[in-house]
Amino acid sequence: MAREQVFSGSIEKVEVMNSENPAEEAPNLAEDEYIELYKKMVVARKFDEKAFSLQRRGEISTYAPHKGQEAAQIGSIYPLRDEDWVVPSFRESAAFIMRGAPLEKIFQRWMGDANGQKGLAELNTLPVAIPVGTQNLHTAGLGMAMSFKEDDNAVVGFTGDGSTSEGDFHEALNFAGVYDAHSVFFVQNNQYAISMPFEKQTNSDTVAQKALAYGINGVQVDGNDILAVIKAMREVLEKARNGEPALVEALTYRLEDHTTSDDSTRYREDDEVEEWREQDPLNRFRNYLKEHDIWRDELEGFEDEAKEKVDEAANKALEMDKPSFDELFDYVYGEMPELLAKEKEELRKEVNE
Ligand SMILES: Cc1ncc(C[n+]2csc(CCOP(=O)(O)OP(=O)(O)O)c2C)c(N)n1
Repeated sequence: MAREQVFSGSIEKVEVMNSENPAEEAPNLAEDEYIELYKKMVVARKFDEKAFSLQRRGEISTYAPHKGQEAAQIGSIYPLRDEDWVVPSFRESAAFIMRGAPLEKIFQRWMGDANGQKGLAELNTLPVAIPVGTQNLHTAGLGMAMSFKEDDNAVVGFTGDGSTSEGDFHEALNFAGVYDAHSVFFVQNNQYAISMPFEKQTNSDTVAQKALAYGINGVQVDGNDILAVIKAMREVLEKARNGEPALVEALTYRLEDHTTSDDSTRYREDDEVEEWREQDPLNRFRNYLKEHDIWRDELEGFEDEAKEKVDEAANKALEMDKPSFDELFDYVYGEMPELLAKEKEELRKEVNE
């Protein structure tokens, strides 16, 4: 007698700009929207290059590049409404740009000044959280609040493939499922957690399939295909607004080192990087626009325009007042614990403040 099958599930991959597979229909976008998206991607790319060079000049101590991940970040923020919430991880400069954070403020934060994050609350965006995996708990919590309040907002939280091995990730997905949270967990699977390749991170074939265990929606998307990301996000967001959370796995690649303190040639083959370089999301989108007659002559010079804009913002950030000594300590706790107060005074003496 055959045993009863008590569960079955499968995961779909969303692709639009795929030349090999017959592409699915592009999301419904006006021409101006295509142009706006392309411009945002170029600005994000220029930001990345500038931040890198500022780090080399000693103006930024460490920088986490997003080159190669622009489609994933910009495409996932684009379908959001102002009232929705965003939970960034530490590599999301392109997402901040799409969300409307001023470039000089993003630079300011990378220069080590937390004042660069002031104003994010007005954009319904949390500050950067560096501990790997914690973002998922914030994404679950915000989504649960939306569910309790019975509004139709949603929250998108960013996290990496490495984070999916943390307990936080699994607890967050479980809570989101149980409480009908309006949460979308957006995992940028950029194939590495520093030097740890995805094959060693998990025995699962995909990240997206982990959604099945928690009873939430799961989908994989070509994360270097901005149109696929927008399409997948629109679909999951509509459901998340009604209490159906989702896990989205965006397949992408970090084209640069993990951070400016890393040397990825020690653990990645040149051929592999080259293969992914051919999938550069910016080139793919540019080619798509040309093939579909959406490209406009004005875009030819846009790279220089974007570079100028980014350089200007970096200069503004460099000229900003540095935070005061007190500010280094003052905003961590509502009421400063004794130990921290003692450390503050010790440091004050040491640096003669
Ligand atoms: C809890 C915790 N453990 C370790 C680290 C050090 N660390 C910073 S980034 C990183 C890898 C993260 O990989 P992934 O989640 O794939 O994100 P990616 O860096 O690829 O964007 C690690 C281990 C940390 N920040 N937090």
